[in-house]
Amino acid sequence: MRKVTDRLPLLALLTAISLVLFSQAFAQEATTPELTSPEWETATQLYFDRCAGCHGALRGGATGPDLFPDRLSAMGTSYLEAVIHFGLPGGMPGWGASGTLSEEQIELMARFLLNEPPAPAPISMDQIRDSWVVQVPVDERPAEPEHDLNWEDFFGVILRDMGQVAIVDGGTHELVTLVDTGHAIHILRSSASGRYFNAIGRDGKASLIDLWLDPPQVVSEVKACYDARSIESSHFEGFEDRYAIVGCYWPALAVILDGLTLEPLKMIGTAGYERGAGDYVEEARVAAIVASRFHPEWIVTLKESGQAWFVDYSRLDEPGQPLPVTMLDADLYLHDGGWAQERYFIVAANALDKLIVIDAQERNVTSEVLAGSTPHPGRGANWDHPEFGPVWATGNLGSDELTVVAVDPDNHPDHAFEVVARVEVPWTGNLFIKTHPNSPWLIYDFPMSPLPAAAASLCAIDKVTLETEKCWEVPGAADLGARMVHIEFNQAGTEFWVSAWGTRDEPSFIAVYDAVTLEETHRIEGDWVRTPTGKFNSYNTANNIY
Ligand code: DHE
Repeated sequence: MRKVTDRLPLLALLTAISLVLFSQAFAQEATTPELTSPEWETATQLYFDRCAGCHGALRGGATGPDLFPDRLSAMGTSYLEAVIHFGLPGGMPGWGASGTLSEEQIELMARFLLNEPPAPAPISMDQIRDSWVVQVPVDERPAEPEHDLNWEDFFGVILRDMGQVAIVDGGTHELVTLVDTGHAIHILRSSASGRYFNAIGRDGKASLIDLWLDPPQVVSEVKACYDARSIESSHFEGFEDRYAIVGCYWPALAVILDGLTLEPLKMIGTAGYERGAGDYVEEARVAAIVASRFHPEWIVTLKESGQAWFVDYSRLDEPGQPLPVTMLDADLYLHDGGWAQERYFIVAANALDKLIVIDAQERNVTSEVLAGSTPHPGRGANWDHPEFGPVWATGNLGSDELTVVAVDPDNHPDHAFEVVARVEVPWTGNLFIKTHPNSPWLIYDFPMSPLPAAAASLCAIDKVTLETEKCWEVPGAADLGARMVHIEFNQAGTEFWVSAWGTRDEPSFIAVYDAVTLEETHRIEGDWVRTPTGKFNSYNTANNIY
């Protein structure tokens, strides 16, 4: 047996290393790392592009923790670099491991985070108005489609890092055209008629795409703010296509636009008090927005203040008349959500693992449901179950589960707004699910899994047995470093499309599957297929089929 004294050199060495590390850490705490002015500019932009979405422009945290220097300084730059490089379980991406950020950029970001955050700029109506362009005035747009293609079966495919949307024919899988849009385009929403796609870029630029033109093109655009995630148009009877609204992350506001020209009409600041009675929240960011069919209004969710605002657009055209905004307390960290039975808007309070059920007819919170870890519904998925009646489901980012909720209090009151099934899937890292009335399957993705093979895989869940029937890795996706993301069905519900989300340096593909047999039937490829993410079928999006 070795004596304690034999180990002394080793103990001394360990002590010395600890002292060096401790003194380094202390030194890091004591001095704030400096950045040159170009470094500061680069880091501010990188933070906006990669970090602000989860951690907030003011770094107050929401989906991710706060990134204030007083908390981070105890960790030191080496630890921060490791976290930025490798990510953390529960959703923090490995920006270095995925090749998105270089080692130099990671080192810069670690130093940047130990400095006080720069104050982001406000925006004025004049600035928004100056950015407004109408490329094709309304009276020069055709009264009927200029082409013979089935525009209701067009898919708008986001090419995220190309700042473009591809319009692809759902019948032939052919590219119809590419249109230039905002930076890091995030979502598309169809106008009520389906004729227009409203696109929103992360840079706050909204673009209106007219599908009746030959070829479809952007007919107007406006930069509503600096950082945005949501857009919606007016769907209430009598107001179809008339207005649109952009939901901004920074500054915290929503901007109402004319639906046919995108002329900016009103700004609604969302900074306020947490659930109307708590702390003042300057950065109350707009998360999901949906258009009600019960009232002429949008339901606008606010992430950090935990409220849903009903914004009534019915008298916008009448000068001197009110613009009613009704505030409803929901819960914190509202993120994404969709309709159940087109009446209940179910939105994830993601960091609380909860789903908040808002009754659009009664304008109240009717229920709360405990989901899995970090529910991420996208818009969720609806179908009729033989035992539970109408159900709605969400995937979960942090747990290996599909959460199925019964949503018919009128005819199936026994289970209303209860979880009726937690279907096990093999991995965590889900972002989106989707189904269609004509498919027996619900399709589930895993793009945020740290395992490349899982991120390249999909699962099909049986809508009757509520069991995972089949999971498969999409051939060729992992070789491209691509993650399979976001599912969308065609108008007839006979096939579904999934994007292989790779890097902008290399073309990837969109895989097309038979909606019944689950066989891959086609691959949409071409030099233009770079960083495809969300894709939206015109008919399904206009009619809330998901
Ligand atoms: Fe999204 C929906 C916010 C990252 C693709 N995403 C949403 C919605 C919000 C949101 C608030 C709901 C909008 C609505 O319905 O009105 N997304 C955020 C973020 O804050 C986050 C986490 C980080 C960020 O910096 O943006 C983020 N989102 C992503 C991505 O990385 C994705 C996968 C690709 C991309 O755009 O970079 C992505 N988000 C999407 C898509 C939807 C979405 C495709 C709409 C899904 C649908 O079917 O409706």
